[in-house]
Amino acid sequence: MKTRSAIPLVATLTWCLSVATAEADSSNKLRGVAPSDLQRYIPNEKGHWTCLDSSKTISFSAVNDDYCDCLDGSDEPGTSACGNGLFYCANEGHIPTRIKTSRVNDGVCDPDCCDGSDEYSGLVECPNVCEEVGAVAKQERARLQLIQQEGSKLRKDYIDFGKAAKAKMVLDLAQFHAQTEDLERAVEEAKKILDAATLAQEKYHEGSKGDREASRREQLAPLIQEQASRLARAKNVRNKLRATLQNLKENYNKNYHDTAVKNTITGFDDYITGLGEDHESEASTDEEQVDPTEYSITPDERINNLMDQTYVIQREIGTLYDLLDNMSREYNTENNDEAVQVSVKVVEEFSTTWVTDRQEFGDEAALEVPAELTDESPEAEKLKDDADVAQSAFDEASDRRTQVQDGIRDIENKMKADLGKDEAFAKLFDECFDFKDIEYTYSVCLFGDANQRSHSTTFLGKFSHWEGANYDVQVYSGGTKCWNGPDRSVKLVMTCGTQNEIISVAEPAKCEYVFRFQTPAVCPVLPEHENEASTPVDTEEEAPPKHTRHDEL
Ligand code: MAN
Repeated sequence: MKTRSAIPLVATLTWCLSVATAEADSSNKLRGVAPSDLQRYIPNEKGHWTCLDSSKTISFSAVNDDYCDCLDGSDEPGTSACGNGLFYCANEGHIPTRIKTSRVNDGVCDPDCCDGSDEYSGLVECPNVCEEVGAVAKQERARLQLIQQEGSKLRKDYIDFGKAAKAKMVLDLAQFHAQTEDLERAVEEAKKILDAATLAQEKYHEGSKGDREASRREQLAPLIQEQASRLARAKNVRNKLRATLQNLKENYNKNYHDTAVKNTITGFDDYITGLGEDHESEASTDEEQVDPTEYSITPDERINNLMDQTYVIQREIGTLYDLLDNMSREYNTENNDEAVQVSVKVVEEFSTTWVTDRQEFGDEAALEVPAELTDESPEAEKLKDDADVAQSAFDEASDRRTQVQDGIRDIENKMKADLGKDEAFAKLFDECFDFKDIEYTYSVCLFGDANQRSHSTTFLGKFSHWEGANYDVQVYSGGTKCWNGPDRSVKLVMTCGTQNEIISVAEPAKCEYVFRFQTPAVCPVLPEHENEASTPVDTEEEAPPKHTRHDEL
């Protein structure tokens, strides 16, 4: 900053001369002064001039003399001597502006001074580009104006939609409530009919139980017979193995101390202990006879019992055989222990038949039990038809009641939501929008949830409240907790636009996201659209492109 300490005496020369000079030399003396400020740059009769902040009175000739006199820099509006003053650029053809005087003659063509008047020292040549800049600005203004116009109309539609939707919701809700009682009654009636039909069917079945059991018994008799013989065969095999081991245990030669033999006997003892006290005697190998007059258990219980028993015995055979087989592989052949040799022979005999036996007791054991034959008598058929019809009527009545209950809940939810001034956001309720950036796809369902997706989805928050009183910033909070940071949250900042879309997403602080969203819902309604009849409102269907309703997701 260039300053002087005293007002030179020359400045006291006649003020008339100063005025004349000021006029003639206005391009220099009054350079940087806005036309509206010109009357503040007139010297007094003594040729003196007072700084605009009244801090000092100086000779008028010291104005714009490239020395800073005034604290506010008002004596140097056209030079950079003070730096803190303001330089006026006329910018003809565009919008006049003021820039800091520190930017005057700094060798940089200031974009705000499109006429280049800030650079007059010759240090740099700044062409006057105001016409071009003005034209672009004009275009931009026209574009914005168009958006405002179009947005205003759309907002008006949104408001009308909101009002109509609200009126419809009130109506629907009343209708739903009116239907509730009838529907409850219909469900009750249908339930009574269904219960009666079910009971009649049950009674009939109870009555025909004897017949059905008899035919079932007849149906299962050959299977029971087959399973009984399998069981008997299995018992035979099991008993033979058991007897072999019992004989080994009683007669083996203890003097040989053969570990393989001892292990097998210990295994057999464990097996016997595992059976418990009242295990079947070896004698009970008779094939089970099917007694057609046996009514104590049902034929299904009978065959299931036989199958279960066969299964248990199969496992016993497995255990016993393995004990003998292990011994026959590892016993000391030099001992010539007769009891051991007898056992080994049994194993060898078994080995030749084992595969077939195993097949028989294993894979084939699972006989297929056919489903019970259905009663196809005309009476049974009719009762079944009646029950089916009653069931469908009951399901239908219940579904209708559920639909109405859901409808009531839905409307009550929507009615609870703060849809902004004039219900302008009714149209956007639960509408979803996506925005893809390099790493993630962000999404928000208005008044619902916000998410961040890549290979997985991160919950960014649920609609919580409007911020401020303008209904143009929504807050979504309570998202997934950030590692070493807060719970994730989103601010949805809205500006006027003719389409609904997220135009940018930023994360200015860790896990705190800002979605910029354009929507007609925040465009001001221009007076000319205020009372205009809007385009017909369809409160049902609304699906502009680029977004989805939440329930479509
Ligand atoms: C994820 C994303 C990011 C977030 C980090 C924080 O990578 O949700 O947006 O900044 O977690 O750890």
